[in-house]
Amino acid sequence: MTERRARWKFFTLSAMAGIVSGAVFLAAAELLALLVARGASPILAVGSFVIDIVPQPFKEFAIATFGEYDKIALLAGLGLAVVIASAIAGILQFVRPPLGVIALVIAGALSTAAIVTRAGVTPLAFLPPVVGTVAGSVVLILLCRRLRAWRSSSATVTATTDAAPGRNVDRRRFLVLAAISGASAVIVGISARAVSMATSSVEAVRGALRLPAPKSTVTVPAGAELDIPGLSPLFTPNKDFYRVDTALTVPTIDPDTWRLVIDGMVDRRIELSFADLLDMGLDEYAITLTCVSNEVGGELLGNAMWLGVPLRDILRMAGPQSGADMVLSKSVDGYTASTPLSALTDDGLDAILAVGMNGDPLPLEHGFPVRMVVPGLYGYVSATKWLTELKVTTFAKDEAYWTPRGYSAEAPIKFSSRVDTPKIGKPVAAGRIPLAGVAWAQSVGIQSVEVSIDDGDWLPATLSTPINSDTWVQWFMEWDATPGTHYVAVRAINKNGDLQIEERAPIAPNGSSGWQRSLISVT
Ligand SMILES: Nc1nc2c(c(=O)[nH]1)N[C@H]1C(S)=C(S)[C@@H](COP(=O)(O)O)O[C@H]1N2
Ligand SMILES: [Mo]
Repeated sequence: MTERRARWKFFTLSAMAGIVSGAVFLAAAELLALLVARGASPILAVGSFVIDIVPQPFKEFAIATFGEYDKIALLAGLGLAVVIASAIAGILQFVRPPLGVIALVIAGALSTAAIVTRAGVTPLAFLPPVVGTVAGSVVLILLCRRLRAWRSSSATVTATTDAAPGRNVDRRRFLVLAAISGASAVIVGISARAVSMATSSVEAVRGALRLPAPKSTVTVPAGAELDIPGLSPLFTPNKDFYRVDTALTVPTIDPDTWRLVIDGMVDRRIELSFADLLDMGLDEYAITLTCVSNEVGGELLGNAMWLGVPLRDILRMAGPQSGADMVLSKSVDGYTASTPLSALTDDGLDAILAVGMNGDPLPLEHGFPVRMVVPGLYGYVSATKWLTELKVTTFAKDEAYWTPRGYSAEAPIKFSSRVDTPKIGKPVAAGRIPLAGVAWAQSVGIQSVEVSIDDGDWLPATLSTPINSDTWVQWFMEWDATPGTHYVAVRAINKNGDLQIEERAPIAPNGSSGWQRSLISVT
C-alpha cells in the first residue's frame, strides 16, 4: 500500500472514530435524560434553540419548503451537522490530541447551556449532556489511541513480511471497540428516545381523564351544517385540526402538578390547580381559531367546541390594577403571547381557558392540560397552549415571543372567506355542481358571502345558519359548470356591513388579506 493510501485510510478511520464517539455522546445523554431528566436531550435542546434564534424570513422559507415536515427537516439538518462535526473531532484527536476531545467538550458545554437555559428545566437537567460528554470523550480517546497503535504496527510491516501478528491484533482491537460502541450507541440511543416518547405517562393520564359535564351547552341550530362533499365540516375533528407552534417536541404536563399563576399588576397573586379550574364549572364555547400565517385560501384555521371557563372570572379573582393594558400569557416551553387586557375582561367576549376540545380533554399537541382561546384575535397573540402563567402588565413594559420577530403586538383577525370545493387543480365534470366554502368574522359575524364567476356580477351565496358570531359559517351556490377553465372569486361582508379587504397583503406583520380567486377546470 502506498504511503498516501495508508494516510487516507487512517484519516477515514479517525473520522469514523469521531462519528462513533459523537453517537456515544448522544446515546448516553438520551439514556440519562430518560432516567433523570426527561426533556434534557442535547439534540432537541439545540434544535429548540435554533428555532428561537433563526431569523423570521428563514423560518418562513423552512415552512414554505418543508411544510408540516419543517421540524423533521430541522432535526435531519442537525443530525448531519453532528456527523460532520464528530468526524472532524475524530480527525483532530487522531492527528493533534487532545484537540478532538477539546472540541467534544466545547460541544458538550454548548448543549448544556442550551438545555439549562430552556424554560421549565429540572435541577438534574445538566446531567445528560455532562455524562454524554464524558462517555463520548472516553470512547474518542480510546479509539484514537488504538488507531495510532494500529498505524505504528502497520508502518513496521513491509511488503515482503506477510506475517504481521502485531498489526492484526491492533487492527482487531480498534475495530472491535468501534463496532461495539457504535452498535450500542445506536441501540441505546434509539431505544431510550422511543421509550421516552412511548411512556410519556401524561398521554395515559389524559386518556383516563374524564372532564365534568358542562354547566351550559351550545345549541347548534338546525341548518348549521350543509351536506356538500368537499366542504369543511362545521367542527374540525381534533386529528385534522391544524397545528402551529414553536415546540420541537410536544410538552407533557401532568394535570396533577400543573399550576396557573396570575401575577404582575394585580391586587392578589393567585395560583390555581387543575382541580380548582374544574371546580369553577365548565361551559361549552364554539370558537373558530385562526393562525396569522393563514394565506388567502389557506387551511390554517379550524372550528372546535371548547370546554372551559371565562378568563374574565379568573382575572377578577386576581384584580387587575389600573394602568395595566395587556396580559402576557406564558407557556411551559417559554412561548409568550400578548393579549389586550380588555379582550379578556370584556363581558361581551368569550375569552376562555380551555380544557376540552370537541368532547375530549385537549390533545397534547393542542395544549394539554390548559390553553387560552380568544375569539377575534389571531392565535399567536391569544391562544397560548400549555399555559402556566398570566402576567398582567402593559404593552409598553413587556413583549411577546413574536413581537421582536416581525409580527404586530396586537392582531385582530381580518375577516375572510374561502372556496373549499371545487379545488384548484382538481378538474370537475361539467353540469350543475355546488360551489361551497367557509367564511369567518370572529366576534362580529358574517352577514353575507358573494361569488363572482369569470369576473361576472357578485351573486349572493346561501349561508348555513351560524352557531354564533365567533364561528365560521358555510356557504354554497349552485353552478352550471360548462367545459373550460373558469375563475371563481369569493368575498364576505361582515355584520357591520364592511366588505372583505380586496387588496392582497402578506401574512406578516398582522395577517393576510385579499379575495380568493381560484382557477377551476371543468371537463
Ligand atoms: N405554547 C405555545 N402556544 C401557542 C403557539 C406556540 O408556538 N406555543 N402558537 C400559537 C399560534 S401561532 C397559533 S395559530 C395557535 C395554534 O393552535 P393549534 O396548534 O391548537 O391549532 O396556537 C398558539 N399558541
Ligand atoms: Mo399562528
